[in-house]
Amino acid sequence: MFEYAPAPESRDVVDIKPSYGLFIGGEFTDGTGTPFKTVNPASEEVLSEVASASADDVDRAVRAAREAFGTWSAMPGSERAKYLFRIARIIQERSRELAVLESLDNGKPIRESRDVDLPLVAAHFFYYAGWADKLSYAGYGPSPRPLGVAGQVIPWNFPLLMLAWKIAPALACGNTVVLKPAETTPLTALLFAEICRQADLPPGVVNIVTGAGETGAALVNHPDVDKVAFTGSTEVGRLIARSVAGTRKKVTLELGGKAANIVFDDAALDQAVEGVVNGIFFNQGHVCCAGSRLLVQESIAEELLEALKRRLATLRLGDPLDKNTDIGAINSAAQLAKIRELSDHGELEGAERWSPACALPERGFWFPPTIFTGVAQSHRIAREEVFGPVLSVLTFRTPAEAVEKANNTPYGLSAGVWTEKGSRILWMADRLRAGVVWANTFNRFDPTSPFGGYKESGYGREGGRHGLEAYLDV
Ligand code: TXE
Repeated sequence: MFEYAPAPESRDVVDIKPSYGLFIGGEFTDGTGTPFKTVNPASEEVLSEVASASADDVDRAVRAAREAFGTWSAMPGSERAKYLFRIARIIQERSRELAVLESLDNGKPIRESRDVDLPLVAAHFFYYAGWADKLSYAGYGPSPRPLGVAGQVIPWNFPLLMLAWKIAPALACGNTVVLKPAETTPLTALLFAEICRQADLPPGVVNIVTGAGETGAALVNHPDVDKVAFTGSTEVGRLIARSVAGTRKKVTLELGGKAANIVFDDAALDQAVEGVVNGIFFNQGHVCCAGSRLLVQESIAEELLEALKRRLATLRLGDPLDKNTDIGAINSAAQLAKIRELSDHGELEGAERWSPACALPERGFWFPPTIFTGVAQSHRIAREEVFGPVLSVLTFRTPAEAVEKANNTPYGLSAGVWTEKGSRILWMADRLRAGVVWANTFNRFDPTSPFGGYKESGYGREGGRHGLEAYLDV
């Protein structure tokens, strides 16, 4: 690893309160569940104590959202747009504060929260603000209707960005929202609640209920919720699908992935190396669409691996608030245990493990960037979502074999293709069973593009015009 001069972002830009309540009907209020602590995963320091919403609290939040629905949905789209534009602008103004808080609570490098997450969060609010007054011209008929109260449950890997993906389209269409952030990363959602107040958003349009899985279950199962939107594990996604079956609720699920990043022998190698690194080590690999399986054409496998290892040796792991950091902390002890278990199992199954020389900080949750070679398709590290900085390398000879291996997974969220041949990109994209196929890039997001999975990666699309359809009756 490199020697370098630390360049820490100041944590003083954010004022973390010792405790936080729930945000219901435009007010911060106590929860009746047992409060929980949220920690900085890079130091294990307690950041704050956060209220936990019981089923009664969730009921209060849903009632507040229902009460606000009448006025909010009847408001002209151009008026709703003004609120969304205002929120987007405040997010931009307060983006340094939001980025620092996101890195503290989540463990992700400040460079990513500052340069990727926050700009995308603002972009989603701007984009859907632009739709709010154009819904009647979007081909949905003269008066597309909002669904009502949306119950939204989000994960910890992109706390604010997942909030934006969920809240911006819901509000643009005239729905009101009760959102539950993940229990390890509640803080930026609560700062967002403050932003809603700053934007004078009418009380009850956005409600934030913090808590663990039980709070999420109470929200999803609440009889007065019209629409459920979930991003998280396939396991919980299944539970949710089961629990809403037979109700009037509409549901979208964005679940796990095991994406193939496919490199052909004619690819621009330096670019492909960067793409593979970004594909799996961005956000510590806590990415549902992470390129966790590298499929490399046999003739260039050795060369690519050497280049990849050289590049990994230059990555800097450490303090998420240091602007030089490439790899931050693993979000939680539980996630670290899962990554360790799957990696150890990879060795047991006979794959070969490699990491660059890399000193891990003593406190906090850390895992070095790791590559497995000699991986068979049957190995668990080739089949299960690790959700960490762990890359499994497999090889192929022909495009047909690449397609077959890429599709040999229960998931279908994303894939990447690296080749200089345009016709091959199209040929591959037609055959890959994945909601997103990137060509000569990876992990590129844009609010104008729909995102979502095939197979066990879930159903429904978020983003773009398609993202509106999840929140409208047309
Ligand atoms: O997910 P959970 P976890 C995958 C990834 C990771 C694994 C476990 O492989 O290692 O899931 O992560 C709420 N009803 N992904 O345990 O439990 C929970 O409180 C309603 C991929 O953190 O699914 C949190 O807010 N809600 C993924 C949210 O669901 C419930 C992102 C996600 O937590 C609930 C995260 C219930 N019964 C993990 N139980 C992706 N697709 O990006 C829990 N929750």
